[in-house]
Amino acid sequence: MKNTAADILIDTIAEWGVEVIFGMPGDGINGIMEALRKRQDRIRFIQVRHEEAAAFMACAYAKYTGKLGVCLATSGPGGLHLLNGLYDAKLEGQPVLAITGHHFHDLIDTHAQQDVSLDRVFADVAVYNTRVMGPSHVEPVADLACRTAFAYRGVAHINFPVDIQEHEGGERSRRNIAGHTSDVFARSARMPADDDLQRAAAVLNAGRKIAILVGQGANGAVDELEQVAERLGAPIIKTILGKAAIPDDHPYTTGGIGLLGTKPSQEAMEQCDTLLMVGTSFPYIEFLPKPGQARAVQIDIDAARIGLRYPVEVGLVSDGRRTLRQLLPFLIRNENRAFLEQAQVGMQQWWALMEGQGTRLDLPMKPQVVAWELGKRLSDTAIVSSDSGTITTWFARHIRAKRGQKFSLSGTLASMANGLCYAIAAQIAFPERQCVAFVGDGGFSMLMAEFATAVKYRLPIKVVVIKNNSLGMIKWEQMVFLGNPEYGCELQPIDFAGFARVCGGTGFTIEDPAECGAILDQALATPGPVIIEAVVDPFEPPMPPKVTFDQAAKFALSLARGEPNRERIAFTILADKVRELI
Ligand SMILES: Cc1ncc(C[n+]2csc(CCOP(=O)(O)OP(=O)(O)O)c2C)c(N)n1
Ligand SMILES: [Mg+2]
Repeated sequence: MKNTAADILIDTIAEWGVEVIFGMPGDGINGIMEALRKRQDRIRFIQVRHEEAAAFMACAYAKYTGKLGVCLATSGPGGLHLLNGLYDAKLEGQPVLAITGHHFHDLIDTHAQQDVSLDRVFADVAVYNTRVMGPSHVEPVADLACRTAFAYRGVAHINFPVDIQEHEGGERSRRNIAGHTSDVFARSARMPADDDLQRAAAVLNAGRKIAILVGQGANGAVDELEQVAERLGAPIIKTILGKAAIPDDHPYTTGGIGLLGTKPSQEAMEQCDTLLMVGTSFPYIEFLPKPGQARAVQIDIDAARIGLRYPVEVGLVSDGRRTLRQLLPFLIRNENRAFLEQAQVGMQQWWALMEGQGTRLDLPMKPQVVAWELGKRLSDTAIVSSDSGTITTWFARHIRAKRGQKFSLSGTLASMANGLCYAIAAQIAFPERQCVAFVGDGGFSMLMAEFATAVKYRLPIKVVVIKNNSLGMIKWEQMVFLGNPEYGCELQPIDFAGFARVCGGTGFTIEDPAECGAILDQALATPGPVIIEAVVDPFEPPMPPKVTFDQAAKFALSLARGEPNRERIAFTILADKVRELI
């Protein structure tokens, strides 16, 4: 039997090391599905319930493994559903290949059914974007799509008319001579120039109060970061995507930054005279030192990102780990340890505050308690995925990262609904590791049918749903940033533990903080997919590390302007403040 064009596609991407494809069948990709059916031993097809989930999974698979993430969707609506997850990959710089179908090639643009020009739709999201014109077109474009996704760390898209998928053979055009393309992946080993390293070291060696800000590009460089921080006497401040870069109990880190960060991180940023940025494009520039306050050096794999957020003096273009290693021999020990010591004292107080919040026994249960208790119990190699909402704050602050764990979420797109999908992808990639999702009820309910996917593939993921029956984050934003009473934020409650059971998984409910630890122990030890529904206080605010006068004033205004829950909110906040003070 001859190879079809779809066979060629799947064989070609298999050569690129693709082992898993996330997607949903449809009549626009039946030829591709048949090629996958025939190659089940080489490539695993994971069937999702919504194509957006497939794209999130492909993104997370790339994030957690460094391999190419692949998703597949049918023509028209299937492809359109992929978009949000693909933007997640684009914004986070992850190599993802999206394969979509189109209907019969000679009916394109004739008002036929599902006649959506997905290649045009994907023009903005993709770094490589093409439509297959015939069987002999497949191999060259598939090679180039994979190579481009890796090389430019983005989304490559192949749109494939359904009839061409089934074509066998096919004449090559005169100029498309066989054997002229390759599936060799050439990695870039870009090195910073020696004189740039020396200039960078000169800036850093002249500093007294040096801070290091790390992002996603510093993950995997824990030893190097430790050595550089030790040499420079510098606290390491972590953006949320850099949470795994250094363990939270490390004496050199002040944890997160920004609205969901820590007070010592913010103080280090406010006071430092020198800043070393490693693999980060952290967007909230108001949390960075003021321009002119600090001399700065930036390490980034992407030359175009140097100086994007801060007027740095030197940029080093390479990956974080390699550059830190190369920089180290040029660095002189900073004998001014007071800045670091001040950060360390600040962190002792911060952790006491976090522990206080994480061990409270009031009812309704505080969400911080769930994060705190979960963090204590996670295995040393756990992979923890989160979502967007107030839960991101608890995830960032109260789950203490240990060495060897991985953490991620939709950091730059800041989408909801990714958390469950990320956990599924993590478990597919690492069947032996503990894979946990820490999500809100709003984000989870957007794509909760994917829990059935976890059941179908027997993935023992553990999903902690923080149930506050509200789009909590937006409620607080309306009040604190705008001074408006909350509107449109309440959620119809769902019995998530019951949902887990009807899907064929296991469900637990935690309501009493005194039982939180014991129930989590039981849930984490339960085989198979599990949902742990944690019913929490909807009035617990995600307080910024330091409240500004403007925020407090706006907040007071929202209460005065008729915030429906003002009494409960005022009480909760006041009680929290009093606790912080005593
Ligand atoms: C797809 C998408 N829609 C809307 C938003 C805006 N948004 C950000 S956080 C949030 C609320 C999240 O609610 P939930 O998941 O329940 O978490 P909580 O804030 O209650 O902890 C919303 C609506 C978003 N980030 N992404
Ligand atoms: Mg919620």
